[in-house]
Amino acid sequence: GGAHLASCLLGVLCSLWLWGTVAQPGTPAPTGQSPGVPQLQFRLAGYPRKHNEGRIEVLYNGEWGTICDDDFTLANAHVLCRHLGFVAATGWTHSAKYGKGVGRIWLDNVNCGGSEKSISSCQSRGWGNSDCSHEEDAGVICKDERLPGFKDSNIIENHVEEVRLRPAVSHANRPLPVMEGIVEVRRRSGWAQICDENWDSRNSRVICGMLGFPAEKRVNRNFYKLLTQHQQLNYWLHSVDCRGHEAHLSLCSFEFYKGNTTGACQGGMPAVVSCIPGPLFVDPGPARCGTLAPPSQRVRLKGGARPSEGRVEVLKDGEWGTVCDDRWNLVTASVVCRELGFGSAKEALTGARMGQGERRQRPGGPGWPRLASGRAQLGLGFRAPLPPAAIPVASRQGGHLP
Ligand SMILES: [Ca+2]
Ligand SMILES: [Ca+2]
Repeated sequence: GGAHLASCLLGVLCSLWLWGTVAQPGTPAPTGQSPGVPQLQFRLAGYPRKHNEGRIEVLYNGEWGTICDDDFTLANAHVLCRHLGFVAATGWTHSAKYGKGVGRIWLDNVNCGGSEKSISSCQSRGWGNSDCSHEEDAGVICKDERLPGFKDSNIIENHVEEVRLRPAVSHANRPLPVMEGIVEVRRRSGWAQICDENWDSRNSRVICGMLGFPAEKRVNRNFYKLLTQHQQLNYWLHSVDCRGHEAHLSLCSFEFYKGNTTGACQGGMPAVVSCIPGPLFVDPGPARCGTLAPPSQRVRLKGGARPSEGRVEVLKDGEWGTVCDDRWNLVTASVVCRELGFGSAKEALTGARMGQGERRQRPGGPGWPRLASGRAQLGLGFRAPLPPAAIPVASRQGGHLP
């Protein structure tokens, strides 16, 4: 009863704009590479890192995802480093040392012997079954020695993480977030632009969501065309095709430019996006054009450390209640975040996180999974205490609740 209720509670952590510094122009960047398309594929990601280390990401079922650090071992890292074409691992990292990934957490509690040919032969909770957040993304450090015959040299940089808007006019120490500008994507060597051929408002919506804004608006493309005509540009992406509900640009489809990018994007210009801030962040003065309706009165976040995170509650027949859904994910969580005036969801949190919080009180108890090292840094994102009624009975009897 109680334990089941706890496992059903879900939460959300929304993108919220930061009082940002004004972006600097990008620096020249090397050329990008397209990822291949085999069934199971691996890559190293994150910043900062060397070519033989990083957050481990795996492509499964056509979706890139991460691996949780719970119970992680050097034997796991050996298997993963061989997937990446290295002879062995020299170490592994926990708690998103190379930054948090996005999208799926594909594997959790992985337990390899070390000699497996594939990570899918190792024990785990199964593909897509995890009680982790991206704060627990595992990384590997591989021995810088290639397996004989291994040719792939594209592992270093083949996907998108950080995105920013570079405003037309720079104002140092501007006390407002940048809401409009040229979309730039971070590369290892600097920032690069996106060719806006076939760009549409659904792409803009995803960019705004990532930056903590609930919606997008039209932009004066001609103004930016003139502005950027004589700027040195470093195009990296083109043919971006988001459906609009993605929580991160990396979850959209797009292409990387290959080889020499001089003359890239002849039929277009750098993608420019303009975002609308949520009602919570607009001066409550006279009504302004291009702002949104007040946030929903039927959904709220409770128990989070910040306004942008918490347990999702909905109002029905004058009563607030929680939501239970096994398939709670970034897409659905983003709907709630945007409805509340935030951007897309940074994490869709399930009740297991709270359940694990309870489990920490009872290490070794029957039926309670062992907690791996690295758990200590958990809680940076989501700290929703359970309401008394939802606390599992077993834990309540233990008398160790925070
Ligand atoms: Ca962990
Ligand atoms: Ca786990």
